[in-house]
Amino acid sequence: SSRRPFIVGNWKMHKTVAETVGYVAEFASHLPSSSSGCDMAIAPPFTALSSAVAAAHGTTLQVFAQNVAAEGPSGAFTGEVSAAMLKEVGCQGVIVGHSERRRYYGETDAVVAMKTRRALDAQLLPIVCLGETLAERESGAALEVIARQLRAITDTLTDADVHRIVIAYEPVWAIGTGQAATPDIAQQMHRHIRAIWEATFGASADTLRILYGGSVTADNIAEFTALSDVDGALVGGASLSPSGFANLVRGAL
Ligand code: G2H
Repeated sequence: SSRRPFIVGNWKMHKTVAETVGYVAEFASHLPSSSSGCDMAIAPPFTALSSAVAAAHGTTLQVFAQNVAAEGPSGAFTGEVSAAMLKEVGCQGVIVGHSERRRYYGETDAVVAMKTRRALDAQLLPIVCLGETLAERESGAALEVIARQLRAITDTLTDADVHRIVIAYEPVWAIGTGQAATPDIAQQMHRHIRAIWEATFGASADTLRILYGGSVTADNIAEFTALSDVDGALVGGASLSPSGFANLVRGAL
């Protein structure tokens, strides 16, 4: 497709500032020169974002946050970090609605939609995560669950937003389990997402990037990026080693 591949490392609650700075230097040394054909980002914890931005300066590696406040631009929201604050430290975007946020921190579709809005208003690129649980898949509800999660987002978008957003499909049963979705399941769901986007926004569905997430590794990345509706990956565990992540990027090219 004409869509540029996008590989994003979601570090979750891993790495200190010192580890982050070391990682970025080592990752750059392992990158193939052909990596200019691919967009790449890491998403460190909040505390390491500014150091990551400084360390990545002059490279093509982008820095994303893993979460953002639903409220803004400032106010009495103890423990929260606003979209404008992330923009100020040099983040290009933010992961929104990861299943761990939905499960452990009670983020509803409505909260995820508010966070997406905050990111867009601050000129950050949101990567909005969707995914069904194992029980939902086994009961035959997977397509409907993804449609519901996606509609909560599309309902809030204006025409100006539709080119400034990335979707990630991360089936909950595939996250951190070593059991990635099969290529058939990924392609079917990515097609489903693109079809909903097309019904809502027309031709812009051709430019929408949809990433797959859930136990992606350097060994299986090519099976996913070969699929016509998969435009890259959101990678957890396999993004934590700089040489391993560089290898994974190579597999996506
Ligand atoms: C899914 C993914 C990263 P992992 O959470 O977002 O993690 O690749 O470890 O399954």
